[in-house]
Amino acid sequence: MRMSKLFMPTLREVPAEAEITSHKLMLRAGLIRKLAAGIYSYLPLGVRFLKKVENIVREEMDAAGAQELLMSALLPAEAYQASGRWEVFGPSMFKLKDRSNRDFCLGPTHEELFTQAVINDVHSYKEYPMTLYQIQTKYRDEGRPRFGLMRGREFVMKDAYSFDLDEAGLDKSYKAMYDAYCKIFNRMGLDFTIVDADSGAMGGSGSQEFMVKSPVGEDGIAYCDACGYAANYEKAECISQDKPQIKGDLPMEKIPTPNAHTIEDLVSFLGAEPYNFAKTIIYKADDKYVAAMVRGDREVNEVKLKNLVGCVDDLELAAFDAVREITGAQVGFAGPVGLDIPVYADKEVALMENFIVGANETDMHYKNVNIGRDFEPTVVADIRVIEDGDVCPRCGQPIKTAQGIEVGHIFKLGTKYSKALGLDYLDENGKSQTVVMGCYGIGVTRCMAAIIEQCHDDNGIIFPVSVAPYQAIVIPVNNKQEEQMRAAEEIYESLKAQGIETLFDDRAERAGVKFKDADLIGVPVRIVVGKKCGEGIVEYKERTAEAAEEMQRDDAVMRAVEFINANK
Ligand code: 9G3
Repeated sequence: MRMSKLFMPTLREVPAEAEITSHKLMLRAGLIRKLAAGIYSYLPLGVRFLKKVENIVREEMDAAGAQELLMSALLPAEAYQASGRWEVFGPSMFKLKDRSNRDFCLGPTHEELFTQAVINDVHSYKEYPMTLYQIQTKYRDEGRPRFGLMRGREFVMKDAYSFDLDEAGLDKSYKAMYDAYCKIFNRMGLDFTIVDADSGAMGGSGSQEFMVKSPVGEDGIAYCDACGYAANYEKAECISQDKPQIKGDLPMEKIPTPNAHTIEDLVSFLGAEPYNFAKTIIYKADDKYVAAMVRGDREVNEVKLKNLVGCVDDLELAAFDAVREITGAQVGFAGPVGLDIPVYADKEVALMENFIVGANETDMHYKNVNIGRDFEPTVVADIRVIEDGDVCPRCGQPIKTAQGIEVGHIFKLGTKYSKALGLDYLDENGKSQTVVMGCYGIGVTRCMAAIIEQCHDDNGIIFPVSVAPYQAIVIPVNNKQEEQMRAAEEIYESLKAQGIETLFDDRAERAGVKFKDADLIGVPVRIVVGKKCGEGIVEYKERTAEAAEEMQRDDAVMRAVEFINANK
């Protein structure tokens, strides 16, 4: 492709709203342009990149025996009403009406649609197992779309659904998807970690997330280098240092703590350490209120709490007036003593003695509080967020934490959707059984952002060959030099003749600008034709190489073809 013709509007500066590297570089390199919050247009280099990523997904899904469908993105409400999810997703679901005022939505996920497709047209148990997938645009009205393609309101997802006769069958389908995902992310050049995850609203017996470690990742990961344990923050089990419970026996005492709303206020006011306090946080779980207690220097893990409480819809912090109503005090003075809502205490709190809690009275706290004597938790369980310094729940070695970008998530769904929608089969004995399902997602456009987050330097994107919009670029240093232009043309033609997707920078730009743009758009291999082309000498440089090498032009072409073919 001649760059004098290429629609590639590069930018030197980007809008301030582009906070992370991948978002900045995709705008600067002319891959995408923002249409509205969380909604992007893909320009030629962006489309080529997207198609490369999609095709890796497609090839590996097909190789794993999955079959590609393409479902509508414009869905009638009935599709989600049978499973009860039409209401569940609230404002996140883009809803609209047709001219007859019928309810529709833009599809955020397709469990119901795929299940219905099987109900309609699969009639014998002999047709199972079956895994169906699509690569399709999804719509979710995210409250905070940000980071470019990382969290959009319109994005490309590969979503797959497996249908099996029983759990054993699901285990096999799940493993086939797990292995396919490993191949997919390896081929994309992504360095990923697989973590145990919570299944959340999806139900089912478990799920795993494919995480790309990155400081801009929105998810927390806890992992152990010693034994390989890895879980996301929501799931990671916390081990409390099991020091023996020393029965504290100092008398409980109410102490004035004027305006001490936070642990920091209390620490500075009372001079005690954060771990001498227990926080009591009031939550609204569905339509009831519960109190969660963790040590002063810990955080409540709201997913663990939600699962423990068995909350179906929302778990959220109780509103200020509800806290005042329940505790009789301003926020910041809640405590377990005399509280008449269920108290869920973290295991660590059960090991504390003579500690400080809110007194359920504004500007007052209790000190020397002890479990058993002064209050009895309803439940004692692991409800805190894991932290650096915690130990691995499997082997006891120190656990590490990191931020991750979730690029894939696979679920063993079980019969949640098949039961809700009535997907059954008659087994060989004519007995009706419910189909067992799994579902498997990959954020295709999110992978594009994750790849750039992991593959860039100060000069721009470093595309892995497997997903590069163009694989090689030929740059004549001086367009006015007929000899250079001719030699560059010949190199360009011979690379294309050997199947290399090649750019020819024929723009009337200074060489420096051409080199900068080649680096910015991350072309894996560059061949520069300059003064020495009369001697048949050109410069060969891989994007990841420190320096360029001079060599005969035929050698440069051969090196480029070998490098591309070895890495695509
Ligand atoms: C919605 C909206 C947002 C959603 C969902 C539905 C997340 C929703 C979970 C999944 C689970 C799996 C198939 C591929 C793998 C992931 N956010 N989820 O279901 F209506 Cl607005 O999408 N779906």
